[in-house]
Amino acid sequence: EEEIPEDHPRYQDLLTRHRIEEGVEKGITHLQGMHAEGRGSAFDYLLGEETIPTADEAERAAAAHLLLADRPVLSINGNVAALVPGEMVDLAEAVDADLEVNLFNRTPERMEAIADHLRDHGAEDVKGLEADARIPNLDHQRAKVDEEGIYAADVVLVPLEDGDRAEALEEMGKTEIVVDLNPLSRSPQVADVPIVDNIIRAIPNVTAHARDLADADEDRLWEIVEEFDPDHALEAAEERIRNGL
Ligand code: PTJ
Repeated sequence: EEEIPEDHPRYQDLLTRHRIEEGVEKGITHLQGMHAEGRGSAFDYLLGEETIPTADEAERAAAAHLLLADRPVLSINGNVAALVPGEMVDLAEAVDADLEVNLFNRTPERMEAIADHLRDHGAEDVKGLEADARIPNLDHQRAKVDEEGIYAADVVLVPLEDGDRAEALEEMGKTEIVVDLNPLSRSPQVADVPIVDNIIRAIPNVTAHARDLADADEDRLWEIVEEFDPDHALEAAEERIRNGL
């Protein structure tokens, strides 16, 4: 395995790319995931490769939503599994959420490989394999979800999600939290909470906020949720990118 020196100016980016390559080799990540990573990396470069203040606010609002939820679910695809498997397990524990494997390019082999990978990182129950319910208004393969998971969820965290699916979940009336480095893509635009940040930084920070808010009362959590303005967060991210150019 190739070593990346930690003092390399592009250390994080190279590490990320390396994890995606490994994910592809292990049968976890789809080849398209490499293209997705390349796009994300370009946006991250323009954002300064840091969590901007409005992303931190979004991460705090996401934590509040997840803590308030009756049935929170964290969705996992091939990129998420390669980049932040242990971090997703930690977040699920911190907010008492379920983990559900939900793939855009669904194959039984990749579903199993990802579920195993999550179990290797400490997940106890991994949903998604039953696929006994469908998201309305999506084609068959892409609509598959677990009845007791995403289908019944009130709050869903869908990182790096496809626009059609993000829209269909929103139409089901779910509170949707999206992580996506591109503020112009449809998924963050339809989300209740768009987190424009690298998933590598975003997930641990949502968990940190959730731990910080663990003893907060419901009124305080609702206040945080209501103070958050998704349009402002998207505009601030776009402005940062324009300035970055
Ligand atoms: O594993 P599957 O089959 O479910 O497929 C997953 C991918 C990501 C390949 C699939 O959903 C896809 O093709 O997604 P898109 O349409 O390329 O969208 C991915 C979005 O995530 C893009 O807007 C990227 O900018 C963004 N993105 C990529 N890497 C990161 C990211 N956002 C946050 N953190 C990243 N590390």
